[in-house]
Order: sequence, then C-alpha cells, then structure tokens
Amino acid sequence: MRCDYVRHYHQHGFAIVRGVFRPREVQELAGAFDRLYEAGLRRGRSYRDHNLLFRVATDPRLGTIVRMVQWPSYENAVLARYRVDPRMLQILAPLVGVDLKQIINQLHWKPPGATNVEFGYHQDIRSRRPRSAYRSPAESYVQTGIAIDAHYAANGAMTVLPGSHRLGELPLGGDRPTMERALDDGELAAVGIDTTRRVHLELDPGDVALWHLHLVHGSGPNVSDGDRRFLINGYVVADNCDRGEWAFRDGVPCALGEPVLVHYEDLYTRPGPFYLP
Ligand SMILES: O=C(O)CCC(=O)C(=O)O
Repeated sequence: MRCDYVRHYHQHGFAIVRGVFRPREVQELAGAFDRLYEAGLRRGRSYRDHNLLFRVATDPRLGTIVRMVQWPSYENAVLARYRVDPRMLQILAPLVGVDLKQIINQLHWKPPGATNVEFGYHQDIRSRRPRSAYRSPAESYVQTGIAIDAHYAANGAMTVLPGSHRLGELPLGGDRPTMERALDDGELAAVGIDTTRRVHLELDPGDVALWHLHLVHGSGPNVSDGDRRFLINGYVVADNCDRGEWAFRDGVPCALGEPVLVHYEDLYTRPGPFYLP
C-alpha cells in the first residue's frame, strides 16, 4: 500500500487510498446497500432499534428517500465484515495505531436527481458528544469513506477545504443540523475561509477516503443520473474514547455483540424499536 497518503493526510487534512476494494467486493457492498435501501423504503419512516437507525426523508423531486442508515452492521453480515477488514486497519494503523474503537458505521445514499441530500459545511468534531468522552480528539480520530459508486462533483461528492483541519473548531452553521443545511459558501466566508480553495473528492468505486475531525467539508445534491452510495466508518484510539464499539484489539478484528453506548444517549432506557417523529 502506498504510504504517501499519511503525509497528505497530515498536510491537507484528508487523503485518498486508491483501489483498496476489488470490483467484486464493491458489488457485494452495493448489494447490501440496495437491500437496506429497500428495507428503509418499506418502513417509510425514520426508525430506531438500539444503535441501528434508518433516516427516511422526503425529497421534493423523488418523494420518500432513505438518506442514511447508522450501524447496519449489527444486522448485516456483509457490512459487519468490511467494518473490520484488515485493509482498513492497514490504512489506519500509521495514523492511530492498532487498538481502535469504532464510533461511526453509516451508509449514505444520494439517489439520482435528489436534492434533499446535502450536508452543510461542518467539521465532524461537532458531533463528538459528550466532549468529555473524547480525549485528544484531533490526534485520535479518523473518519473513512468507501466509494461504492464513482464519486464526483455532479453526484454530490464530498467537498473539502484542504488545510482547514489546522483551524481548530469553527462555529460553522450555528446550531442547525448538518443534514438540514445546504452547501453554502456564505458559511465559509463567515468564518474567514477562502471559498475558492474547496475541492471535490473524486473517487472510483473501491477507493477509500480519510479525513480529519477538524476538516471543513460538506456535500451537495446529486444532479447526475447515477447513484451516489458512500460507506462511512469512523475509528478512534480506544484508550482515548469512552464510547464506541471495539473494532480492532491489538490489530485483531472484533465482532459486534450487544450494542454499547455510541451516540444514542437513551440506548439503555429506550432501546426501541420505534418510529421517529
Ligand atoms: O455523504 C456525505 O457527503 C457526507 C459525509 C460527511 O459529511 C460526514 O460523514 O461527515
């Protein structure tokens, strides 16, 4: 595996490792995405069962869409396998070591023509709550994204601001949820970021992107005629995090068991299943 991605990550706050997963493997992942999408449409509403969350939304052009599913790996053997794939560890180890917990396991969809699928500019540090559970977050946490489809500007690729990871935590977008905001250059200008520096992550299926907790990023609508499916897994140095599911202990993959506390605060008092308003 090429090692210059580590230097690129430190310098720019993101990196791309090309061709990690083979076409046959991407096809297997795409099949898992499609089955989960259908399950979300069948439910027709946002739904939670412990950490598993289907986020179903209405798109002005397409009607009911599934925007994302969190923690499908509790139920889906294919996704459970890829979250702890040794190639992911190989990519992560030079950055965060071999004792890792996982705090994000998420599928994102942007169906062709969908507009209600944007992610406003944000830094992932914003979602690391409670902050006391995350020690030395900037050095301890790496977010990864596996492209299932080709990922490019027209289908709503991730848009990143290279070097913005060095700016620390910024008040981007106020309190409004990232998934309810569109990409808005005005928000960048408001925190003093030069909007001309943004770049789209261009990925082929099977490529893995990595980004830093402070990297400013977001993504726009899908104005192409193809799908845009993206598998996101976020890992953290186990010693520096009180939350999350073990992913690798001393480099050995860890299977999921009973759900533990990650983001859903009411896991033990209101585990579900239930529909969300
Ligand atoms: O799928 C996307 O473009 C959103 C990715 C993202 O912003 C995130 O996971 O933080």
